[in-house]
Amino acid sequence: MAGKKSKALFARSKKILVGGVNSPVRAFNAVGGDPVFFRSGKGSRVTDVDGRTFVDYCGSWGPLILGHAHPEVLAAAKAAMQNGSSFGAPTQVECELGEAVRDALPSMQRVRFTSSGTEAVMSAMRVARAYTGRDLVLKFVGGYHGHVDSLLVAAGSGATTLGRPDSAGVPAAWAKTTLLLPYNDIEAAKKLFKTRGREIAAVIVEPVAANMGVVAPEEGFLETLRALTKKSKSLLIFDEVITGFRLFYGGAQVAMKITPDLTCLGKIIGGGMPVGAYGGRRGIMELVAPMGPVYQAGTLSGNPVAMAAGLATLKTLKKTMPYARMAEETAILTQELRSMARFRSLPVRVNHIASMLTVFFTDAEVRDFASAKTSDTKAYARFHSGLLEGGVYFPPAQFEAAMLSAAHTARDLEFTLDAAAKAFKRL
Ligand code: HOZ
Repeated sequence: MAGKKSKALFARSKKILVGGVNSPVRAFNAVGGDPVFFRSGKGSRVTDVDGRTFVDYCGSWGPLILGHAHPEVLAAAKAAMQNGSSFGAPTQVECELGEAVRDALPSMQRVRFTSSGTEAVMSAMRVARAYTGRDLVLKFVGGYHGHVDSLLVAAGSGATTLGRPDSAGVPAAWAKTTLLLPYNDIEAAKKLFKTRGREIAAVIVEPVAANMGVVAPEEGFLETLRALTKKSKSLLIFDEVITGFRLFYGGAQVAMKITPDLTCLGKIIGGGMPVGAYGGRRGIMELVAPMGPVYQAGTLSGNPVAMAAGLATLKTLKKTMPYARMAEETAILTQELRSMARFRSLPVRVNHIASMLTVFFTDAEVRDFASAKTSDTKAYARFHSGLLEGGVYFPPAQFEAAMLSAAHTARDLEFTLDAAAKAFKRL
């Protein structure tokens, strides 16, 4: 439950900010009650305005892989800020972060930084359409690629949470440029490409779906998409806004050995500051202005403070390589949550990969959006409230990924499992 001060702030915010928030899922509509307003964060913990502390599994929805207020990220951002917060002119740090991204994701031969993942996706699709001279883009039901107009069709994450997978305000003509298939459905993809492959500009896919909850790609799914797009001369766009530098140092594409034509990044590469990026083969990316006819720009694109925070994050990740440990901790958490649910005879599935997990309240194996939707979202809401009461902050919506950070400790895990045991008991 939100404390007294959070409640008062929410009431006040609702009088000025739409719904009291600046991004819908934060309003807690999916889990009920008022949202918790945060005052500060340090490592794996966040403190709310009422002075309560929580172990945080939201991590600002992904960027904070090193935890809150990491000293090296702070120092880099502070130093950059002292030199001037924005120039609207090139700076060295943009080049350095670009090189770090390319070194880790070699398919991104040329990179353009933006201020959000949404912008990156929107721009990558524009490039794909210009490159192929085609209009149609295939996405997967329950996939979420930011709030790009034409992709707010059968969209997961907040859109689904609010019961609006198809947003109002998207012209029907734009929605028609989006083709839809179920995630992990290899046969459906083959069938579609057989008839319409030559009309498709691009396929956009999260290599690990994280916005219908965590759903891993089944064997052959991404490989098939790669083969089909290659054959029909469409582009394959990997939306690695969540998976980039989350699963491994680099992207899912590196570990899975699949080279997309274009990649979208965000979250971790900004170290908690607003950053997105898109990039790919030089011959494709050089269509972007000033080299080519695809226009895309941004006053704060490549902002030096954000670039410095992102670069410090990548450098720290590279130096400390916390991935194996985070994956191990996530696996332990997953196993324990599963056995607790079994002990109480609760129908629970926990999907996990690397440092991400989602607890689904269903008997069904969750492998696509249809099966994710069988989850009892009311049970998730009760579980979420139970965790909150026990001092654990999980994403306030079912169709999201809980994230561990490198700052999470064995003690945090124990504390979390204790809270989870009580939350399951109450169910
Ligand atoms: N739907 C976003 C996460 N997948 C929420 C972002 C936010 O509210 O900050």
